[in-house]
Amino acid sequence: MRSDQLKPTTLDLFADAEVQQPATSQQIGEQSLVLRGFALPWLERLLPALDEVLLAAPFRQMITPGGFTMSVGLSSCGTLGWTTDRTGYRYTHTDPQTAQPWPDMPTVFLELAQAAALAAGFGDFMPDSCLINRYVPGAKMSLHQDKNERDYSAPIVSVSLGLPAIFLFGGHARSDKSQRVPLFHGDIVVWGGVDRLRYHGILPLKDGQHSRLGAQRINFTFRTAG
Ligand code: MD6
Ligand code: FE
Repeated sequence: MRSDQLKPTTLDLFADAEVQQPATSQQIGEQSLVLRGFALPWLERLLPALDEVLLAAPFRQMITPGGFTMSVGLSSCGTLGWTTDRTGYRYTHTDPQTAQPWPDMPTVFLELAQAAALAAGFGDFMPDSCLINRYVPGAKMSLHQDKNERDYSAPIVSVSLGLPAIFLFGGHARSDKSQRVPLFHGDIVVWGGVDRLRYHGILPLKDGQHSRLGAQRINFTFRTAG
């Protein structure tokens, strides 16, 4: 028997999505972390699950309470989905476009979110909502706080796929200076605790072609909303 058949190689280990690779992490706040490449071993399970969610709840552009059309396309899965229209931001149990419940959160989504939260020091993360954002070149997310959730004790887990983007990470006031954090395919940002209500956003997406996802960036943000 060859020696490489006796012990698992590094590749064998990493091929199993249940065995998480040691991602390099970068602290961007007291309780905020970027886990570089953390989602990569999960990709082959994530993308088919994403396609299935999008069949039931396709991306759509929503209107802000101020009357602006968001440049980002939105969808959701899980018990609650984040929506906006002229009357405000909120979480709903049904997709306003179909009046059907939002698609179930795929098991692989939940497992990835929990593994990332744990790796960042947040055990027992139980997300009930996954907002799915699609950025095409030029699309952006203005500085905002995530504050439509009922309980801020849970962290947020944010997965980046496809084209890179610059994440703006500000402070507790809109006017606070922001750091610029580049986010790449497979990176996961986990933040919570004292950082949970910090302002953040995404600069206009640069043109490009991603080998797997084409000319777009997909972002999942997992939250405990209800
Ligand atoms: C995005 N993310 O990365 C937008 N919110 O496309 C967010 O708005 C966000 O990444 C809360 C926590 C992490 C995030
Ligand atoms: Fe946000």
